[in-house]
Amino acid sequence: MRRFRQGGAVPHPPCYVPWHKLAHEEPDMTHALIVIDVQNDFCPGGALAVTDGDAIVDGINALMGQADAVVLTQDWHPAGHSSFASSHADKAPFEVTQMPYGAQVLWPDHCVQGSNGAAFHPRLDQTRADMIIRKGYNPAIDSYSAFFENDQKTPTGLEGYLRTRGITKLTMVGLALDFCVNFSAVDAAKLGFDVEVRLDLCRAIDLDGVAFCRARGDDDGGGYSALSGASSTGAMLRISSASSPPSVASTATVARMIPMTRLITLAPVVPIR
Ligand code: VGL
Ligand code: ZN
Repeated sequence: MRRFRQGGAVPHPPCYVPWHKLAHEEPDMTHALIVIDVQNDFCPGGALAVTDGDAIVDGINALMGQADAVVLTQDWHPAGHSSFASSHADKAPFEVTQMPYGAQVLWPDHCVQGSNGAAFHPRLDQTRADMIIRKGYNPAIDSYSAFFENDQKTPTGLEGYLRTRGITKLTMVGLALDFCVNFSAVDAAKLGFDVEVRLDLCRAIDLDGVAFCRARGDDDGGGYSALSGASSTGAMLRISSASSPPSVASTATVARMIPMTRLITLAPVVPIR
């Protein structure tokens, strides 16, 4: 709660002007770097290795100094997690199963809590992290997005952290572009953050996009192959989420546009949750 000096007249600002803009009392901390899942299991030699996953680490470290806040996410599954193929009879890695919350790709065992595979890549500069957020620890629900578990309802708490820090702009980097980065970027835009995905500082699991589209319950497989081209050009992808006038875009629509477009500014997206 903001306090005012006793006795002084308190000017009443128009309600649409944020107090901190008038009073200059709060630092201009608006830009966070969100580093998604730069963990050993997603790097070469890991259980769910992404090609060249480790090639982005130095570039990510270099970006940290430019952000007002740095958040690292960490995929953090209990052994026997329901997203592991090994937890399902007759299922192999990369097959899809139905969960109560929808389609779920089944993965090799990866990022098991406390294991070396779940640790951050040794070169990732953890000392700069303001916050580390873990996800996927509920045995029954996978969590690709840094904001919501795969039931698309259970929050991780990251939104509250960013909002209470006054952060409005996010730069996203990390692994894997087609899963956790993608779902995080789409959720962030729906929540009203301005999102920039640095495609040159991401790497994808599945460059054909088949598993991705299945994970979305959208088996057309179309469009996703554009990802590899976009990624290798070092292009920036921007999702602008100014809040008015509102329009509605479905998750699938937004997701499909991400890989297909090197630099996009979407029409405003309103939360549909
Ligand atoms: C991820 C699959 C399973 C990711 C995490 O970080 O993109 N992908 N768990
Ligand atoms: Zn995982």
